[in-house]
Amino acid sequence: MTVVDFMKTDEIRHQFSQAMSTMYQKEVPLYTELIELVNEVNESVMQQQPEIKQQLINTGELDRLGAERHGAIRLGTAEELETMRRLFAVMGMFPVGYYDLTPAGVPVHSTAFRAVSTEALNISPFRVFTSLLRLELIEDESLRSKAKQALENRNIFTDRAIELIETFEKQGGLTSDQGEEFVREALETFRWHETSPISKSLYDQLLSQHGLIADIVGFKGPHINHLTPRTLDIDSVQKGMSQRNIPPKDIIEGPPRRNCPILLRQTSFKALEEAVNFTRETGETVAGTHTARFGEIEQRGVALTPKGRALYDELLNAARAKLGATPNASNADKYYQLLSQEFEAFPDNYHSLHEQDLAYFYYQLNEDAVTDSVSTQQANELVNQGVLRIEPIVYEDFLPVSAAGIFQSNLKEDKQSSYQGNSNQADFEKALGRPVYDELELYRKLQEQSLERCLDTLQLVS
Ligand code: OOG
Ligand code: NI
Repeated sequence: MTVVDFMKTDEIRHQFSQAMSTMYQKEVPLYTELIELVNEVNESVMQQQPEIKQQLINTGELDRLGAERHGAIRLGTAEELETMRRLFAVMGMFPVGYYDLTPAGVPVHSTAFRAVSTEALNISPFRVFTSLLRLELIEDESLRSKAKQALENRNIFTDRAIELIETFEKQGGLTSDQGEEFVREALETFRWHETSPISKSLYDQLLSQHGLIADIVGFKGPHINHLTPRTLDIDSVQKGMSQRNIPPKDIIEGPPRRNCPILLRQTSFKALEEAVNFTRETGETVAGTHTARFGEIEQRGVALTPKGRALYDELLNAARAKLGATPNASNADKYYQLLSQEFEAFPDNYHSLHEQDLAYFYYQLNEDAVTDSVSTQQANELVNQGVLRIEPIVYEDFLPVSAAGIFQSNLKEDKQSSYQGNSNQADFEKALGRPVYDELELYRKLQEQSLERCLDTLQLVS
């Protein structure tokens, strides 16, 4: 068997994300309604602004405009996280970034599994925001040990999925048949279970600690808790949700609406209350409900440098401090107003974002530039001289404050507290079995490599 016979990991990821979408739409029909709304809004944006449609055609993005950008799962143990890392590797997805959600009162820390290269992201941008429960944050010792026991009793992967992961690791790839079988087997891990293996009383105790603990410990597996398509106009979708009786989250997370979008804006519909059967020790079941699953949308902009990110954090915190409360339905307008005011300090054109080293860009040679008199290697000067042009590098990752907002709005009780536990990337990476990629380093390298390519070409022609 030679390498060329293997199914491309990007293709496995693409098929997997499609299979996941089909499954989730069946499980959560309201999500299909959200997709319909998103498609309508995207169509109307493209009709009103044909230049946006043309840009999507030029970059080859139009075909996959409707494909999901991400989903999310929550895991219970270090072993689950490590095996999940191996499972995602089969699909060309690697852990990028570390997010500590404990300061926002969510007892997990997380990473995002995603493709790393630009080419692979273009084939399928599907990512999975993956959180690991920090069981040590349950203070009640007896409850903690019951939760631990429940997690030890479960096996979230099918035997065949594990065999195929091993085959992939040994062979260095999967054949088409194996790849397709892998997609079916891997999907099982993310499926919803109507029956909870724990008792209603244990579930209630866990719920009183935190909704997330109940969501993780109370189920046989890490059901996909949302999927997220891309929209070309998040503000319109947010408005459209109310009109269609899709209950929206109170506010859109992230930066305000701008001419040059930065980072990531997100919103969702509120999680549904769903029927669940809990299990008695005697084996009978008891009816109850659980609230965890929802649909989300996202709109992405340019990736920020550490300097740009520091400015983003500062302005976001300032707006929140002036609001003096957690943004919610009753103060949403005031919040958006404060956010827009604060973000006036964030340059809103690509030229300034580049010149001030606030955002990352690809450099490209201007075909018609006069290149025989180039005397500098300085990117800023070359851009000003018209030798190079810049194209924004899209932010492919997540934002902890936004993620916390998404978590909070989808828990039954919107408790806002904060855990004292230290941020612990080292522990997370130990559980994962390898370090996470540093997302800023990935963007910096993309920018640097694009500059080097341009400079190489310039040297050849000068
Ligand atoms: C994950 C919430 C975070 C996002 O898009 O920021 C997230 C979860 O609810 O499990 O998905
Ligand atoms: Ni999400």
